[in-house]
This record gives sequence, structure tokens and C-alpha cells, in this order.
Amino acid sequence: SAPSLAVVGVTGAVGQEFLSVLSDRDFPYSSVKMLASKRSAGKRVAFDGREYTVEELRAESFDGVDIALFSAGGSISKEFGPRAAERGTIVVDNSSAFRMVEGVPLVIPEVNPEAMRGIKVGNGKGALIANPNCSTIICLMAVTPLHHHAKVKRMVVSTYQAASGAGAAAMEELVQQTREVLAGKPPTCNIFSQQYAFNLFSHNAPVTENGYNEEEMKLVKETRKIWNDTEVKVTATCIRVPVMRAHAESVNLQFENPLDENTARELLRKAPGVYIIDDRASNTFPTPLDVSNKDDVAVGRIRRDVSQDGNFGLDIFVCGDQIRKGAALNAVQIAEMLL
Ligand code: 11C
Repeated sequence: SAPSLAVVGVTGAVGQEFLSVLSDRDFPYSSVKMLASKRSAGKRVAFDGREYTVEELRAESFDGVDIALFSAGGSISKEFGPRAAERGTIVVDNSSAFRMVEGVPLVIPEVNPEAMRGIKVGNGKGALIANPNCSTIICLMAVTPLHHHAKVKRMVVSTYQAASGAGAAAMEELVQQTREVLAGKPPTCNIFSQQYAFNLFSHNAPVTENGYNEEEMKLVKETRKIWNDTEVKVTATCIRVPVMRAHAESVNLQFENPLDENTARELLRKAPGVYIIDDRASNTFPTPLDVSNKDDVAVGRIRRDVSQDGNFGLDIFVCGDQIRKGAALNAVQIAEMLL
């Protein structure tokens, strides 16, 4: 029979996207609980042509729930994720709370589905499964097919990250600031500490002791876990740009084995969830708007890195919808694999 579902953080940007992805993909369900903090309890949300009342999240909320999709921030996940799993619920968690915990699979279905082998709805056992950070998902969707062919030795990532990564309120702040700046008024800064419209800045995640911010270190650590490769060298610089909901990433690759750009293009053409926009003659390459509200990740600017010898280096440019493949879609694809 179809599984019972719960959506935790249902009123947030990713929570709302969970609902539209579940509906778009005709995800089978017998029932669905809409859960959020006390502040949002009582609100109404629409799903599949019906209205639901948002309930306050409690440990008991998970009794009888087969699959819970969480996107309510790391502290809620830490508090309620393990309690849900103890009650027999399989938790697909979008936060960073459990990603690096040993034994918790960190999964991109197109990349490492084997990591969640044995976890299934119907055997009465709960589990935690982590959804990677959006920048990691979007990057590895494009790079993994190349990695499988020629083995990445070193990867240098520079991101151009959208407002949506900081939530619905940040998206509103970008619109409000744009209006204010155009009207000659000082911009309101609530979510970010500095002007965002008509500007860009280093990602707002806290800077750690080594000088990298947490977002950058997620790309380093999560890539190693997902590829099950402790040797791969990864470095990243993450930047917030005034774009609404899709991240862009410039990726420089060094391979152990040769890989020419035509073979790379062929590999990417065949890769699931990836498509190519790479027309040099018309200067047409991926943009955040191309992929906004879309499932697939776009790749372009596929070219040999002239700073490296032979065919051991490539540069690519990748764009992916942060809320969809970067979060909600990836989590729902994980849930589909549980059935
Ligand atoms: C961003 N990736 O674009 C971040 C937000 O670890 O899930 C999500 C942080 C995370 O700002």
C-alpha cells in the first residue's frame, strides 16, 4: 500500500517545493501530515487539490508515518529527526545536521544510490538519510559522469549562489531592496548584513578557523563522502549573487586520466538529469534563468583547461535550480527509491 508521509517545515521555500514536486511526480501516498513550528500551526496549505491545516511538530507527529521529508533547519532536524527514526519513520533530511555522520547515507540518486541500499519502506525500520547541500548536488550532477570516466584528482569550484539558498525571506529581501535602491532609498537589510541588490558578497555562512566558510567546506567534505573518495582534492569559493532561485558554479577539473572535451560532451549528453547549453558561435551558455523551476542541471563552457598539459584538465560552467534539484526534487527522488 502507498506510504504515509509527513512534510516538516512545510511553510518554508523548500517545504512548499516538496509539495509541488510530490504532486508533479504523482508520488503515491495514503496520507500526508503538514508539520511546522508552533508559529505556523493553524495555517492552511494546498496540496493535490485539497487544503490541509498545518500541525505543530511534535515527536508523536511521526507515529504511523513511513517517510518524513524535513526542511526546517538543522536544530529542528537534530531534535526531531532521530525521534522520528526511532518511531519507525524514514527521514529524508535537507539540513546539514546528519550529512557527515558516519552511517547516515548522503545521497544524490543519480550519483550514489548504492549508499542507501537496504533502507526501504515496509520493513518497519526507521532511518536517517541526508540530502546534500545544494551547491554539492548541482556540482556533482555534472562532474560525476566525468569523474567516473577519468577520475577527478582536483576540483576548484567557484559558486554564484541565489537568494533561495537563504530561504523565502531572503528572496523577499532581494525584491524589496531592488525596489528601494531603484527608488533612491537605503536598502532594508534583515537577512543579510549588507546590500544585496546590485551587489554580490562572500557567502553568508560563518567563516571557519581555516578561513573557508561553512558552505565552502561542505563542498569539500560532502564530495569526498558522496564519491567515497578521501583522496580527492577540492577547494571552493562561495559567493552570494542577486539571483532569485538557481545557483551557478564554475568548475575547474584536473583528472588522473586523459579526457578530451568532445568525450566530456558525449558523457554529459548521456548523463541523467543533465543537459548541455554550449553554443560558442552565439555565445549561448547556461544561465540561472534557463534552469529556474526546472529539474535538470545545465552544463556549458565545456573546454580544455589551457593551463594544464594535454587532456588532463577541463573547465565547465553549471547551473541548477537550488530549490528543486538542489533540495526538494533530490529529496523526493530519494523517497521514490525507498518504495
Ligand atoms: C545556500 N546551500 O545556498 C546554502 C543553503 O547546508 O543545506 C543551505 C545550507 C545547507 O545558501
